[in-house]
Order: sequence, then C-alpha cells, then structure tokens
Amino acid sequence: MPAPDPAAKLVLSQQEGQIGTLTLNLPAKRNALSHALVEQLIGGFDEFARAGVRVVVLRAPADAKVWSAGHDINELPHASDPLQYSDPLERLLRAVAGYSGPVIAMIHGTVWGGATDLVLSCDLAIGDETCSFAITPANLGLAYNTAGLLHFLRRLPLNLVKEMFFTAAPLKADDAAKWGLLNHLVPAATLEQFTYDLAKVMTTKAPLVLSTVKEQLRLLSQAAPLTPDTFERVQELRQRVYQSADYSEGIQAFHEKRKPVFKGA
Ligand code: YXS
Repeated sequence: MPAPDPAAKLVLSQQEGQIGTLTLNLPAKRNALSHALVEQLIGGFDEFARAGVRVVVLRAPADAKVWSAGHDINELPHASDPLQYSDPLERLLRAVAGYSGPVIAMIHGTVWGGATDLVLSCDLAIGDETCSFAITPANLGLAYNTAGLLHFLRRLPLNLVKEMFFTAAPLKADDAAKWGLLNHLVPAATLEQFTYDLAKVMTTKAPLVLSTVKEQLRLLSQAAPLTPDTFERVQELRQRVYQSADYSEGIQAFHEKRKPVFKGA
C-alpha cells in the first residue's frame, strides 16, 4: 500500500457564516478513516473552533456511494489493542463529542465499522434512502472497545446492538430511522437543504447554551462507573480477542480479498 501523500486534501473544509462543513475526500479508499485523514478532520474542527463556527456538518461528497468504510484496516495494529485510547479514530470521536457546538452527520451512502461509531458520536444524524450502518468487528476478529460499545448502547436497544455486532449486517435507512440512529430520514434530493436549514436554525440560538447543554449531556452520558474488577475483566477479555489467531486471520483475509475462516482461538 503506497504511503499516503501528506499534501493530499483528504478532507475539504468550507465555512459559510456560522456553519462549517467537513467533507471526507478519499474516494480511492471509500473514505476510510486513515490516520492522515483523521488528522485533517481533527485539524478542521480545531480551525472551526478558532473561527467560532457554531455548527459543523460532517459529510461525504454528494456522489459518494460509501460515506465511509470505517477504520483503515491497513493501519489496524496486529496483536495489540486495535482501538486504544490514543488511536486516531478514538481521538476523532472525542474531538467530535468535545466540539463546542452541534456536529451534524449528513449521510448519503453506506457507513461501515468505526464510521458508524463516528456517526453515533455526532450530535445529530440526518440520512437519505441510500444510507445504511454496519459495525463489523466480527468480520475481522477484532475486539471492539468499551467506549465504542457505550456509544451504541446509549442510542440503540440492546437487542439491536447485539444483532448489529453479531451479524455485521448493515442497518438499512428505514430501520436506522425507526430505531433512532437517524434524527431524520429525508429524500436524497432534499438532504442537503434539510440539513443546512436545521443547522441554520441552531446558529441563531444562544451558543453558550448549546455548548453547555452538549457538554453536560456528554458528562452525564459518560456516568457509567466501572469497578476496578470490571475494568480488569474487560481488559482481559479484549486482550484474548486481539491476540487471537482469528484477529490475524480477519486482517489477512481482508488483504487477500477473501472470506475469513474463524476457528475461535
Ligand atoms: O484494492 P484497492 O487498493 O483498490 O483498495 C480497495 C479497498 O481495499 C479499500 N478499502 C479500504 N482500505 C482500508 N480500510 C478500509 N476499511 C477499506 N475499505 C475499502 O478501498 C478500495 C475500494 O474498495 P472496494 O473495491 O471494496 O470498494 P467497493 O465499492 O466494492 O466496496 C465498498 C465497501 C465499503 C463495501 C468495501 O470496501 C468494504 O466492505 N470495505 C470494508 C468495510 C469494513 O469492514 N470496515 C470496517 C473497518 S474496521 C473498523 O472500522 C472497526 C475497527 S470494526 O472492525 O470494529 O468495525
């Protein structure tokens, strides 16, 4: 895999009034959330914060069939924690949750793996009939992390979270709206207008209230105390997965473009 061109514009950033837009721009890899792309996304949020941008829309190009293919599989570490606290994707999720104003995911196209977690970390999600959402660690033998599981549990019913993780099957647009993953499901033809109209309304509201409510809700929703025993047990369970031969097989199978054969060890 050729090294990414550091000068490449992997994220397009625009600002119109109090609304900023960040567009994923890596079509050759289906907007996979590579380290380089994530750094540019985090940089985009930092720039908007400095400019006092009140609302951010996160999107893919209008013609994208894939909104994002999730974590860059080529950059997943082998036999060590694939989603550790300092992982670029985890840093991005925290940057979105910590941005001082509303972040709206505008979704046209399919969303995979950690990109679904990214959508769940946004404050709102607005999609059209082409969108779907899959979470795919079971395709790779990968140990998903606790913070990520909580993002799903806080949004979706437990039985649906289990079905999504156990089957890795995409949740289609209608069901994503029915279960509340989407705030709004609108026709592709009106997705942009609907999203930016909603963003505009938010830019007219008291920004201090919006940023304080967002931060309070973030703090309250994180109130899931783990006892030391629970923490240790979770770490041990996850280590068994990411040090398994199945995880290596999952990554290998992706590179060889074949179906993985998991042996449960
Ligand atoms: O072969 P080339 O070099 O052209 O590259 C291909 C793919 O290898 C590349 N690509 C990716 N590269 C790195 N990481 C990815 N996640 C990734 N996805 C795709 O993009 C080029 C075009 O891919 P191709 O030919 O498959 O495109 P397509 O339009 O036929 O199919 C689009 C997808 C998204 C349906 C397909 O690419 C796909 O299934 N990608 C993998 C989606 C996935 O499983 N994402 C999860 C990544 S791991 C993650 O996010 C979490 C850690 S977890 O595992 O917990 O969910």
